[in-house]
Amino acid sequence: MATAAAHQAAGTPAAHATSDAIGTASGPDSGPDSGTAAYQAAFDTAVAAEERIEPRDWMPDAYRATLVRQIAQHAHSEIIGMQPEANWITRAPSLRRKAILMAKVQDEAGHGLYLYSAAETLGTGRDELLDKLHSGRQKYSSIFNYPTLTWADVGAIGWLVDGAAITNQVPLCRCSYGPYARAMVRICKEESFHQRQGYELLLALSRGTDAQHAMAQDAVDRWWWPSLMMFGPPDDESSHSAQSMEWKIKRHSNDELRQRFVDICVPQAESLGLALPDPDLRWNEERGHHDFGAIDWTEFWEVLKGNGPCNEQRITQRRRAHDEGAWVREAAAAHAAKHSGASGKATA
Ligand code: BYC
Repeated sequence: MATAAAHQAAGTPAAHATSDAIGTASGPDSGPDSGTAAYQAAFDTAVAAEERIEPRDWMPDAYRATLVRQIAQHAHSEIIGMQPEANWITRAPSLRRKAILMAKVQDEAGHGLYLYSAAETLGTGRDELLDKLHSGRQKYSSIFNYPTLTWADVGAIGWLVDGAAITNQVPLCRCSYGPYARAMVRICKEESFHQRQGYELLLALSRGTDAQHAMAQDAVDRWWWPSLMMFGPPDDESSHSAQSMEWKIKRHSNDELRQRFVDICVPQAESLGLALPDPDLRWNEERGHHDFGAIDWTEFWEVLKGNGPCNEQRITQRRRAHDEGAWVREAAAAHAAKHSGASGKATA
């Protein structure tokens, strides 16, 4: 059940939640009529009319479960995604670069918080989701299982990984579920800064010494293919796409977004003076898009199974951070309890 706090955290006006076209009086998923054809029809009509579904609206159980799965995976990606870049904070080559990188990594933590709050509006607590992440029952993006070997990797992550994330996430600002869509608006604005800092960093390296140029090229060579995998499996192997698009959670298929990303990156790589590591990459006049080479889907599925270069390291580090932060959560809870007790007395 979504709490008032969760509504607030996700920016969901409580008034809307009870006054929309398909509002229920009884809450998100309860009530004797839940799941009836009338509710289903009202839900379908609202989705077709591009109305937002809000936390207290009736929704099919499978819609709720799909959102929790996707939002949780997204939230986990944001907080696990802090690790590869944080690896370079102490070794950033200047104070300016260090300050920028610290701010970026902090932003990713904030994105995780918006998204966990959005998941809470669906009745799923943060503790439960973190537990599923730590025990391997929920996924995070495949991209964060690759190592950051040089400083140029920070640039490649900004340009390619944040670039792929924006391509995927801008359409999610129109997701049918209100709290997720609203969280995405803010996240996309911040990701856009991240992408530009990565591009600017790579440009500086590309125009630097021969060794710096080579380091930038090496980073792009290693991050290009994993970035294309971020969009998920090809459409004919994507188990969730068709239903998610029907529900207007996803607005485009995995392959459509991947193609869009390739088309955006080609001229940007030219401006950077860096090559994309794909001999089959070329403009196709007939299609009006770039053709590109075959993606190694065996590698993708292996990474998803836990066999990527850094899966073990990432999850071990995440569990350690969670355990070491236990005292902070306890202190915050004790402070909140004390504070609510004090205000309760004052009111009395
Ligand atoms: N990695 O049916 P499909 C970021 C799974 S990070 C891992 O196509 P769907 C950032 C998929 O979950 C970017 N798993 O799934 C942070 C499913 O398995 P389950 C995070 C993947 O959901 C810090 C199975 O494969 N962004 O922004 O329709 C620094 C079949 O796939 C991946 C998001 O999460 C993958 N790459 O489509 C910088 C965006 N791809 O769940 C940047 C929100 C697929 O049945 N998420 N799988 O066990 C989405 O848009 C969609 O969930 C996806 C996948 C396009 C990723």
